Amino acid sequence: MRTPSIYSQDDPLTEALKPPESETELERRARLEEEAEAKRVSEQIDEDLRLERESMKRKRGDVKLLLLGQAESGKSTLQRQFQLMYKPHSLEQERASWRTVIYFNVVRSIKHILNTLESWDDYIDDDMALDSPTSKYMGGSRSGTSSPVIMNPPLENNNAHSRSASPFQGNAATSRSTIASLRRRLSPLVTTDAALADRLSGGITVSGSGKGGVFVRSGWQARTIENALGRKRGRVSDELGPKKPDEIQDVLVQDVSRMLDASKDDIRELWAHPTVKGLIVRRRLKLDEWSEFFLRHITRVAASDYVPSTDDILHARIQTMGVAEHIFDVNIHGKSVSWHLFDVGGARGQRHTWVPYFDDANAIIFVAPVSAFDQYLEEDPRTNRIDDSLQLFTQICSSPLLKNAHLVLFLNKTDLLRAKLDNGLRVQKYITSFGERANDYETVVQYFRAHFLQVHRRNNENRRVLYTHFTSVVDTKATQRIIGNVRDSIFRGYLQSAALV
Ligand SMILES: Nc1nc2c(ncn2[C@@H]2O[C@H](COP(=O)(O)OP(=O)(O)OP(=O)(O)O)[C@@H](O)[C@H]2O)c(=O)[nH]1
Ligand SMILES: [Mg+2]
Repeated sequence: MRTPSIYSQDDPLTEALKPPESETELERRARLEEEAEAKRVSEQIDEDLRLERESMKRKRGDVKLLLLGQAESGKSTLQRQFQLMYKPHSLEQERASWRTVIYFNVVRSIKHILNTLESWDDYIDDDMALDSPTSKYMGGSRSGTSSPVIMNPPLENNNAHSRSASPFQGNAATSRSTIASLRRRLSPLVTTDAALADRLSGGITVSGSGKGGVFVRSGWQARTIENALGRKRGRVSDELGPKKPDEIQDVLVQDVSRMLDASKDDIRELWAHPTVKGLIVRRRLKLDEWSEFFLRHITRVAASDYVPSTDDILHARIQTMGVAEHIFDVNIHGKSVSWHLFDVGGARGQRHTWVPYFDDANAIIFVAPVSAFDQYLEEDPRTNRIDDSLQLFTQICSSPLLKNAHLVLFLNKTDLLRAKLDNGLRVQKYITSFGERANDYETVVQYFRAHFLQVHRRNNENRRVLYTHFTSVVDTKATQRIIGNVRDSIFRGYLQSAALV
């Protein structure tokens, strides 16, 4: 019979965390020191969460604010902006956990690029057409392939190509051999993706995670540190001095960091490769905004002493599972009021968890990404994402449970919308009702805004006001100004309804 031990032989993660047999006394002390510090930080986050939970029973006079909207709309990013504004020290404590998320985002992006290249046999043909129109607006369906991101290559394109022509391709044989060696060299890094996902999710998988994203529940930051400690918790000595959270050593994250540092030239080469660029231009390889962001900053992110900047944290992507409550003390006119902010998971499979939180909500910020006009739901590749946002907004506007809530609409990701239009992407290709209108930023945002206003007008028995803002919630300065604005308008309504004025 096997003796149970701290380092179970059955658990590959535990095995990976096992100290080397040749560990010296000095190394052992250093390791115990790291573990003690990680434990202290994890317990501090636990304690903060416990205190939050204790104060969670809302007192009369507290404000309850819901962040609603489809997956990837920017709800959690907006929540981080609230956190930055009203509780910056808590974001500081979480910085180390964000490094794990960002490494995961980078590794997943590289894996996605390599898999896509493989499906195109590491080469693209000069004759390959650019993307064609694929969907209709408002109940329209997407024609052709069911994949929202990558279409399967036509068979003839899978064969070897003898011609070299466009600036994208170069020579087929050279392209293939370069990519093959990059794939070989990057393969150890790419295989860390499962362990990183496991570290973040604590082993919980959710069906419909689509692109292979990871869902996390409230309090994941502390659990990431706990998961790093594994069963070693309680074994470490507490006698050692304090250290900053971002100095905590997590063996897995340290390994990934070393691999990234050693691979940064390869990642840069892959990212700049003409075949990759060609697939992007032809929309055969679609990268998420966070993938592009971190690949553009790979030299900094892959550095061995990397600490995520606040901007990096705002760009990182991790999916919310269920509903996460955050509490902030908001000062207004010399009076401190507790705001309970509820950040929900926006994927279709998560939306059933919202309803219990609708009761007595004071305000809603509905986040709709207007850059998503050319995208389809991960959960349902036939549904255009703008269409889904409008349907969801209809349900929110017409919900009897929410009829007294102050309603704010964020038409978000305007920076990405602008970039898409500047790159020549035509709205009419994806949204037929857009017709022959000018394809410029002002016309497009006003067109989308008009549709949301129409939904609101048709579902507005209470004659409530809808406050709309054009936002890019990764832009801290602009977002904090808007948050101040929203805070004031919510507070005015709140004071009136609480009859405090
Ligand atoms: N460029 C840009 N990126 C944004 C903007 N808003 C959000 N993002 C990015 O979009 C990704 C998704 O944002 P999240 O805040 O995680 O989306 P969410 O609505 O919480 O998604 P779920 O938790 O799945 O419901 C993140 O990588 C963000 O950094 C924006 O206005 N501009
Ligand atoms: Mg979220």
